[in-house]
Amino acid sequence: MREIVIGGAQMGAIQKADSRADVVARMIALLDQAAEAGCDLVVYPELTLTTFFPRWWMDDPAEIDQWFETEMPGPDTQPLFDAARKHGIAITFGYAEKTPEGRYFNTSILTDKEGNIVGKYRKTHLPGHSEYDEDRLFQHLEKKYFEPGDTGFPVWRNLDAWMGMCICNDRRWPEVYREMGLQGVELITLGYNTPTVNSQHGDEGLEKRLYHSDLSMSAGAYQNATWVVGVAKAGVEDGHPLMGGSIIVDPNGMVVARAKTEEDELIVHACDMDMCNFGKATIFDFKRHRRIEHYTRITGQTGVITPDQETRSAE
Ligand code: ING
Repeated sequence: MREIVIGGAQMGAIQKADSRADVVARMIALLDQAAEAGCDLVVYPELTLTTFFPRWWMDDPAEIDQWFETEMPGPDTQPLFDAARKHGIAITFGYAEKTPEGRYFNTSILTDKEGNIVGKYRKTHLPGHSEYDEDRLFQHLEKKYFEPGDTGFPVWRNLDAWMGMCICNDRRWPEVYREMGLQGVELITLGYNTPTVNSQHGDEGLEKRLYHSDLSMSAGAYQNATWVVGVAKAGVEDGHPLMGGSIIVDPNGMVVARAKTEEDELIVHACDMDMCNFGKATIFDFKRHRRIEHYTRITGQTGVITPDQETRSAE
């Protein structure tokens, strides 16, 4: 049995006015709780260090840059790494990354138990839009502030298991899980900031949004025989509600732990990585069952091409 006790450290709202020091103190409080609970790994949300700033229109570079980290760990986050090392707990969390070359990514890192960064992932699927959209109830400007990630979906050996990461909207795309599934992934961690309401007036309410979040992560876990841990930044940020719903999903797609609040809340589960073995050796033994000669559209085309369009273009 390869057991990893995993803590999902859901964060409540972070207001525009909150400092990184305020936020890191809250993260360390959750880490202390996780140490009490015997956690080996703690998963924090997407863009954990700040409010979900892509909801705001900004065009002053200095105003935009205030939300980004230029070093990791940096002065504000070093106390978190120190606390994790003190507890001997590996951590993963998301933040806005500005590279030395001046590139901007929605990023997540993973550490070992000594606080060394062993993996970095940059968000691939950026939802929303890049120009101000006055038809929306609120903006969702990830396509303005971030570049699509350039890492692909790597998998690393950490805590005697194969681990990968994705971020928020990535969890809605099956290709994401399969890319890591084909590397033998046993644990996928992800953070999310999901607005409770649809900015485009869709009829999706909170219940349906929570269902879609569960559905996406449970399907990804089951269809790739992997653990999935999805952790929210939740609560009302400067009047804008984000949903909770942080969960830990086992390799059979069963939700084994779920947050109850939209506040700072730790969920914990002892996850046996060997639970992945049966699915990977039977129903999802990819080598035995997949027929890649029939999957060409999945990487061969981006959008929909209906059979009649296909016929016309062939003429
Ligand atoms: N947020 C949302 C997410 O994918 C979204 C955006 C919500 C897209 C609901 C589609 C439906 O959870 C981020 N930050 O990606």
